[in-house]
Amino acid sequence: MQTITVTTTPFMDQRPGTSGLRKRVTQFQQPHYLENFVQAIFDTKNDLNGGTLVVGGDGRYYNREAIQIIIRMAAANGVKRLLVGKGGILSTPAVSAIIRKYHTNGGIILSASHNPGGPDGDFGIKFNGDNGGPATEQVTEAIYARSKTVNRYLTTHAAAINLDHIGHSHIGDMAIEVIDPVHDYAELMQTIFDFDAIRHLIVDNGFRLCFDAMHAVTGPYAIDILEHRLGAPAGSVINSTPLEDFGGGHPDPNLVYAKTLVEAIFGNNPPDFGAASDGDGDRNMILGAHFFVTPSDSLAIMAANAHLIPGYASGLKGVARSMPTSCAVDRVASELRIPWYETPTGWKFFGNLLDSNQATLCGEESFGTSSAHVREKDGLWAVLFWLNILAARRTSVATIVKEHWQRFGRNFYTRHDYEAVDATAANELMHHVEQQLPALIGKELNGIMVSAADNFSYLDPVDKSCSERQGLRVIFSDGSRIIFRLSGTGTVGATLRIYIEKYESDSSRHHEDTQQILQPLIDTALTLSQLRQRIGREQPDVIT
Ligand code: G16
Repeated sequence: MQTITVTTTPFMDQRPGTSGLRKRVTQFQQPHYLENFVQAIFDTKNDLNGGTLVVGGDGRYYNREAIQIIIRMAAANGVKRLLVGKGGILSTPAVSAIIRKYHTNGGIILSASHNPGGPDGDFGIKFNGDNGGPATEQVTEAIYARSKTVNRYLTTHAAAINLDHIGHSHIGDMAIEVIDPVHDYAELMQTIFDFDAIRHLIVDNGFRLCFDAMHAVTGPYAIDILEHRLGAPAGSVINSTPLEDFGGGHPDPNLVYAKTLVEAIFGNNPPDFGAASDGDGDRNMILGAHFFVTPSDSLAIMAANAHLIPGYASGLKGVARSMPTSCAVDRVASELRIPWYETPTGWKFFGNLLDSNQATLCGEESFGTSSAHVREKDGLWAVLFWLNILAARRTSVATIVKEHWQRFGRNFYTRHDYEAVDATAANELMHHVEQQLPALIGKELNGIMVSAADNFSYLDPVDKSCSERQGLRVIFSDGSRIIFRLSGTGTVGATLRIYIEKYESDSSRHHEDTQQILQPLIDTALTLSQLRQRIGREQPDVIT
């Protein structure tokens, strides 16, 4: 094999966001753009030279081309063994599981997650380390620093690898294995959950489920696990073929974008259980007949019911949630007498807590939940967790949630997203809010006292690293919160997220409408931020 050194000049915009580098496909298609970033990974992670690497993606447009480029560069950079999913497909949690099972040195995942795909859509690349989790802040910064100085990349001439057949091949000294993308992941799920009980619920009790794969990566995983292994009738998984443009849809499992599923769940004769996952299979949305479970409640309910799941029957070490996630799980942790942790947004912040066995379950308001079984959030795992709870408790999703509220109280919660906002205006809005914070403490807003107000910073209890400026918080004496954050995953302008939460212990109010209950706090947020004047928007684009 002849190594070719290609001269290049750095791109200065390759700083990864909340989860890897995400840009328009057209930006990635510029000569050398992908190659520069991949070389920055190889130059930073020296253990890949002589090591094993996993590569796969969510099947979106440009996935196959990018994989061939990475395979040639891996060979030229001294990788000894490369595992790639058949068809170039590997979900994010499956990559994490494979890294851990085969003790590889890391993995490259090609995905822009829930962002739309296709020639005019988004593409993305992220690196996961040998624990199976997203690169830490330090590694991410080192890759970014290298991307600003990289002046050559290494590749080789080699015929394209046939990704559509499971098997072995070589480029020079590098062994390439095209693997079944589903097998290892499905086996792992079987070690955690009671498949017999779930199968009994579905096959013998007429329990009906609908899983929307949104034409994204989870289709093959859901067909194998839900239909083949657990006996759900054919057709229980909808939109199951991964498509390069996700069928023109937006592979974001929320009430707006998972339209077909939501219509079925809120229509006549709904299935007992509904769920959806996103582009790369790490997010989940959980629904019951005529019922939506917020991700924050889902995390709390999982924690409260974990003893029913074989994989967690011996108890949880602790739970962790991102700062904007509702405080519902904290109440469960207090009752279970286990520690709970509050981290910045981004799955990478859970890694140290999981590695050091201080947390078992983690979750985020952004439809992500998972546990120590991998180091990523895991959409289908969350679905199986709920199915296992339902199989054990033999009651409806709605009853499980309502009984949970009765026991722990209800954290009313909403997130309002303003997408593709002018970036300068969004930054000025954040600045405007931030400078008011010190003076708010001790004041009453809408009759409730502000007990704390700050820009959230996190001291990692394991490596003692400090992550600052992670979101503006206004916390009230009754536990209510207003949080302002700019998203780190958008690719156009800025996305402003406002998170609103209010705790209610009175069960006679638990059935009330979330938006109405939270309206006074929403109004306060709009006034504090002068949102309408500053960004010229009357309504949020997405409310969850
Ligand atoms: C990513 C991260 C999550 C984060 C989410 C939203 O998810 O992995 O940890 O909560 O983005 O981040 P932001 O609010 O900055 O847009 P995914 O599913 O997009 O990889």
